[in-house]
Amino acid sequence: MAQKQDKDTGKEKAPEKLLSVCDATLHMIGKARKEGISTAFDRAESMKACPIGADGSCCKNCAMGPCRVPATKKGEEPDKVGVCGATPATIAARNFARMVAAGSSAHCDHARGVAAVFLLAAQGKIPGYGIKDVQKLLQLGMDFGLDVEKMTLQEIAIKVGELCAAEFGKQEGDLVFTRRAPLKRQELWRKNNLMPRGIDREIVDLMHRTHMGVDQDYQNLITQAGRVALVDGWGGSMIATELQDIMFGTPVPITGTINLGVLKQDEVNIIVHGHDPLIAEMVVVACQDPEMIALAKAQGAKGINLAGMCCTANEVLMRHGIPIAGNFLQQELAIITGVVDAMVVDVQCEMQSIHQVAECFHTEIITTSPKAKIEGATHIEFDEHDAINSAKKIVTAAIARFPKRKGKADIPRETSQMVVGFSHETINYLLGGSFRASYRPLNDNIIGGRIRGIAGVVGCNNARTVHDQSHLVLIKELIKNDVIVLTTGCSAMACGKAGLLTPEAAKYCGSGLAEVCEAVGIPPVLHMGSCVDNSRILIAASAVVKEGGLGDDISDLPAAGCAPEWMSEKAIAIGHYFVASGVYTIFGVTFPTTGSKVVTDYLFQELEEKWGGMWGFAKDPLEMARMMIAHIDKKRKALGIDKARERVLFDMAMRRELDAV
Ligand code: NFS
Repeated sequence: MAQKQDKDTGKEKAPEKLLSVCDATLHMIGKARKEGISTAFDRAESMKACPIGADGSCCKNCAMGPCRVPATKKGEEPDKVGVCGATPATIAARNFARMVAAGSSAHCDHARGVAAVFLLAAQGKIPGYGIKDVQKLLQLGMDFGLDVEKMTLQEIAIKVGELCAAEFGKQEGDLVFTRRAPLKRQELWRKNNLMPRGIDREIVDLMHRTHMGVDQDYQNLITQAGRVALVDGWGGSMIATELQDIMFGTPVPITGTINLGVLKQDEVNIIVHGHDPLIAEMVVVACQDPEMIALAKAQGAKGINLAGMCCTANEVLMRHGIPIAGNFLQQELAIITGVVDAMVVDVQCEMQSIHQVAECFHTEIITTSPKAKIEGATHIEFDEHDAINSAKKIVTAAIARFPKRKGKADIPRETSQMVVGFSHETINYLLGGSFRASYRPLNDNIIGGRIRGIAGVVGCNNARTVHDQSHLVLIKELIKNDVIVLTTGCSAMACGKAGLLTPEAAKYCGSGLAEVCEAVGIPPVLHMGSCVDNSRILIAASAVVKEGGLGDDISDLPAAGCAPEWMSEKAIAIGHYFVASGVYTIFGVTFPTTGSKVVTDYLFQELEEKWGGMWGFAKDPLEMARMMIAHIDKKRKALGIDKARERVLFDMAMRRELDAV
C-alpha cells in the first residue's frame, strides 16, 4: 500500500505529478512510495529548509554562536548583529564566500587528481592512460610558453603536467589560463584585485578571511570570493577539462541515449556516478573486456550494460556514447528499478541515501575514492598504477550481484535520443568548416540578428523545486526567442530527456535561430559536457570576443547565464566565476544572501559597474528568461546591433504577409 501520509509530519504527501516533469522519474517515485522507500523527493517535503540559513543570516563561524540575524521586516536590512558585532552583511558575505571556496575546492581538487594522473601517464608510469589529443597538448604547451618545436611529445606532456600541477601551489604570478581571456577582461581583473594567483593560495586566503574576526568588509569578501571563483573557472575546471581532453579525447558530436529506460533487465547493469572520468574511463574498458563479458554470461546475464549518472555520465557519454541513466535526482530511483547490480561512485553529488536505498535491493554501492567513502558501502580503492585491474575488480563485484536480484524488476520505458559533444573546438569547426574553423558565422548571425544572443543554462536539480521543469521551461522560452543555448551538467541531461538536444528541436525555435540550426545541422541547445566543462563556455565566449564585431570583452556580448535548479556549492562557485568574467548570471530556487539587502543589492546591481557582470535571482523560469533576454537586448543596443534584429523581424513579417496573399 502506498504511504499517503508523510511519516514525520503526518501531512498528506504531494501528488507525484507535482514533483517532476520526467515520466520515468514519476513512475519510480510511485514505486518508491508503494514500497515505503524514502527518497529525496519525500524527504524534501517532510523537512522544510531553514529560512534563516537559506538566506545566509546564520553565522556559525565561532562557538559564541550560532548567531541568527534575520530581517524583521521583509526587504529591509536586519538591525541585529552577532555576539562579536558582525553585521548581517558581513555574515551573508562570509557565508556566500565560503560556499564559493567549497565549490571551487571540489572542482580544483578534481583537477589536481587529473593533473597527477596526467603527469604519471606522460612519464609512462601508468599503463592504460595516454595522449589522445596531440593538437590540444601542443596548444597547452604553447599556453605555458614552451618551445614545442624543439621538444618531443613526451617532453611536452611531462612539462605540461608539471606546469599544471604547479598552478595549485604557485605563490607568485597570475594563473596561466587567465591569459586566454580577452585583454580587457585581464586588465579589469588586475584593476579590481581579482586577478587570481595560485589555486590553493586563493582558497586558503579566503578561508582565513572568513574566520572569526578577520575580513569584515562585505565588498572585500565578495572580491576575494571572485578571485577564488576565477581559480575555479580559469584554473581548476579548465585544467580538468583540458587534461581530460588530451588523455581521453576532445569530444566531437556523437549520438547518445538517456533516461532510466537505458537499464536492461537481462544484462548486468553498472552505473558510474559522480564526476571523475579517470575511474569511469577504465570501467568502460573493463566492461568491454571479453573475460568480463564471459564472466557475466556465466552468471546468466546476456552481457554488461554500463550507464552513467550525473557528470561522470556526461564525461563517458561525450567520449564513448555510453548511455545516461539520469540526472542528480534520479540516482536513488535508478536503484529502485531493481536491476542495478552496482553503482560505482567517485566524488561529488552522491547522496548518502543511495546506500540506504540499495539495502532494500541487491545493489552494491562501490566507493572508489579515498576522499568519498559511504558508511556501509563496499570500498574498492582505485589505484591508477594498476587502473585496469582496479576496474576489473569493480566489474567483477557487479557481476557477482546479478544472480542476487530480488523482487520484481521495474524499468521505466522512457529513453530519448540526443546529439552531444559540442566542445569549443567542435563548434568552431562546425560553424567555420574544416578549412577555416572560425566563430565568424556565429558572430555574423548574432550581428545580423538571426541569433539574438547566447545563453549558458547549466547546473543541478534541486528537490525543492519540480525536477527538470525550470530547465525546460526556461530553455524553450530562450530558443523561442532566438537565443542559442549552451548547456552542461544536469541541465544538459534534462534537455536530453526532453528531446531538446536534437536538430529536430529547431521546431521550438524562433525563425532566425531555426534557420541557422537547419543550415549548420546543429540542435538549438548544445551539450558542452560536465560541470567542469563550463570552462568550455568561458573559452567559447573569449573566442567570440576575439572573432570581432561584438565588443572587446565578455561583458559586451549579448549573453547571459542561468542555473535555474541549482543546489550545490559548486554551482555558486560557477555562478560567481561567470559573474567575475563579465556575465549576467541568474539563479533560481533560493539565493543564499537574501538575508542581507546590502549584500544582495551589491551582487545584483552594483557589481555590474565594477565587474561588467552581476548576479540575479528569480523563481519563475519565464521570469528568468525575460531577465536574460532583456539583458541580451540591452547589450545588443550598446553594440548598436539592435536595429539589425528589428530588420530581420520585419523581413519575416513581410514574408508572412506575402505568404498570406
Ligand atoms: Ni554540477 Fe555535476 Fe548535477 Fe549539479 Fe551535481 S552532477 S557538477 S553539481 S547536481 S549539475
